[in-house]
Amino acid sequence: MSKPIYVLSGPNLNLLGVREPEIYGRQTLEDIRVLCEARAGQFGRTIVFRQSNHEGQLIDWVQEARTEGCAVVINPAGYGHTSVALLDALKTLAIPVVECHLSNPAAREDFRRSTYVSLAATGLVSGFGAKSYELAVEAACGLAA
Ligand code: CA2
Repeated sequence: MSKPIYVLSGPNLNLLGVREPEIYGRQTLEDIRVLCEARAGQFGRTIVFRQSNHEGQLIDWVQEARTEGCAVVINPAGYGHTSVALLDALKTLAIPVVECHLSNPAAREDFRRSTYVSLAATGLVSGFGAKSYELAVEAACGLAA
């Protein structure tokens, strides 16, 4: 059995489907977990799906993925725009990293136009709502050893 794809979500994404549906859609993070699991399954892969509001927790999971995962899909949420520490953790990985966003940050406020995470990512999927996660998982399936 191959190692799982780590699908990590950052702060406030636990509120998906509850607030700001016009930006982030009506699907909950649990809905997205189910979609990701199904998509990974189509490629014979499994996922580890986790969300945290805490930077250090996300970094611990990235470090765990170094030995336990075959790829990382990450929606860093606000930490993408601020966290050099998360970037440093991602840069230690020898496995593929796919960055993922529900909205298209490049079409929003200036401060969202770039993320630190992009510097460690093989590629980026953004703007497709929950589908961004599915597409990112599919990309990770194609990239993973
Ligand atoms: O579009 C994305 O996925 C973002 O990563 C979402 C972040 C934002 O800071 C990034 O620029 C783009 C914000 C996540 C906030 O999540 C919420 C979910 C439901 C209701 C309110 C906020």
